[in-house]
Amino acid sequence: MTLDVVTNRAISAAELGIPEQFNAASYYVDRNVQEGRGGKVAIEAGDERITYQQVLERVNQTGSLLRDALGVRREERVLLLLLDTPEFAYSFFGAMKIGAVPIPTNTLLKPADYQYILNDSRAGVAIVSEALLPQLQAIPREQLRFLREVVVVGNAPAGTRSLSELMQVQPTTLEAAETSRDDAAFWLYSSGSTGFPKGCVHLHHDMVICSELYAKGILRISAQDRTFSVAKLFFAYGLGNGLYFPFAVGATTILWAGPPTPPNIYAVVERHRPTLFFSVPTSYAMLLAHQREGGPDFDLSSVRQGVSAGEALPAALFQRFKERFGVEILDGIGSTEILHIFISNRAGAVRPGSSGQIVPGYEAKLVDEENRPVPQGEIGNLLIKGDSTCAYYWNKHEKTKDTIEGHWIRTGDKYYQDADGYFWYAGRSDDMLKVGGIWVSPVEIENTLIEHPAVQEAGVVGRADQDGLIKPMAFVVLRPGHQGSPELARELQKFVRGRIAEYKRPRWVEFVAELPKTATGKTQRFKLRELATLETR
Ligand code: 3UK
Repeated sequence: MTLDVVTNRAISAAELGIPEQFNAASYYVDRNVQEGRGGKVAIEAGDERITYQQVLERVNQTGSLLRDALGVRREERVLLLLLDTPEFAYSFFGAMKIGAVPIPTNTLLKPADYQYILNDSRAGVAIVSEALLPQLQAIPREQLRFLREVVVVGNAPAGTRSLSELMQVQPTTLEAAETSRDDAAFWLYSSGSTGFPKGCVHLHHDMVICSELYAKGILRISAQDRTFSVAKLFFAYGLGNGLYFPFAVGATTILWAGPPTPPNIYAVVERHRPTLFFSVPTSYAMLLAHQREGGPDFDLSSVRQGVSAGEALPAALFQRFKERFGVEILDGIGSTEILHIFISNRAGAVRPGSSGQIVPGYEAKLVDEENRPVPQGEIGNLLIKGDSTCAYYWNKHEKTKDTIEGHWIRTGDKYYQDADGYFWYAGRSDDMLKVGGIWVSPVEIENTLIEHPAVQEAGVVGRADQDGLIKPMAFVVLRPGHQGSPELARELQKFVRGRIAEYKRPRWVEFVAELPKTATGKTQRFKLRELATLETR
């Protein structure tokens, strides 16, 4: 299964040679052992070194326990609420190997979010890191209509099961379920501007498309590589970077479960010496802002290539990172729906500030509101054709039809293309914000602010910080009898932090007498965006 023809059209799973009967877990795990890499280190996590043979055995044990001890059937969903530890790999591939459908889930959300995802997906089993268990336990048990078993990585309190104890008694061999390349393999939830997140149903062949076209085609990943992704495995971005890209070629992945602060990231890089380093613009900006106290600068000499995605990487950050560390960052755009990066810069041919060129094997088109192609140089809506796109949104038929049109998917992004085929990001066609590479809905922040007794109305937009990266800013109209003050602004920030995920908090709160409105009473966000730019605090 290799792509030896450079192609300027979209390539399908069948054309890539993925057989009809295909189980992605066997491909990513068993194949490494079959091809003689059983003794090679697959995962480094702290002091742990786990070989491909050991990964295979533990994947088999996890698959067996799900199927035989917990009664998970084919096609049943298994929620993963896991930090970046080796158990993520065992659970993800173990579930997939028995034909069940793992759902890696954002670990930064609140109990109400998990309640929605558990009920929407009807997952019967959740595998949860001990540290994240309180987020599930805060949900009233009677609200969870489908969840039968909670399996804990770490200490398992009463009413839950221990993953390691369940694993111990399971055989280390397991035959893969006879899945087809077009069976559902895993889901990833993606947030929208209104309403609840959408479950993107990904098929067994999807990861292979991304491994071949982007990881091998653009990054030239090989068994000698060592990957480290600052973006965690529960993101579509991190899942490729830190799990199925290295496993596609028998490389080594470096997993780090802690918070991605600059000192932590530098320590992991210096200790484990990755060759491929994946992060998001906000994190690159934080790394650049951090200096070592005394002594030489941090050592990133092991890194042959940096990668950035999630939001546009400002040219200044690219330049500063290259000057300071000698590392070239490849910016590329991907999405949860398309699974990984489909437009990317290439080593040695970077245009700083652009998203790069189409990844061979995908096709792109830019169209106007009437679906007509726009002339080169003009801004259009970006549509992508490629075979890693999810089959549909679970239980969201209308949203699926609004987004996926046959072979093509609407990304919701505006772009223009220069004469050499480089794509330049020109904003979203909806109001969604990317904050630190993660989706944030302004509507969700507004709805939360309005729950505060002093707030009458709120309008939230993105505002660029000193690095040119977008963060949420709230314009707030107070109820009669309330006065705007720095204390109230701080109180509102705290209020939002207590109710929705931390990263969604407004970084600035501005009190205004009224919000700009259309004749039909809709908040004019473009006017608020102008106001936000004018603000110089
Ligand atoms: C935006 C970018 C400009 C864009 C992702 C790499 O971010 C990922 O997936 P999400 O579903 O968001 C997708 C949306 O994010 N975006 C992502 N990368 C860039 N905008 N420049 C970029 N380089 O709006 C896109 O539609 O969270 C990234 C790999 C896999 C992914 N899922």
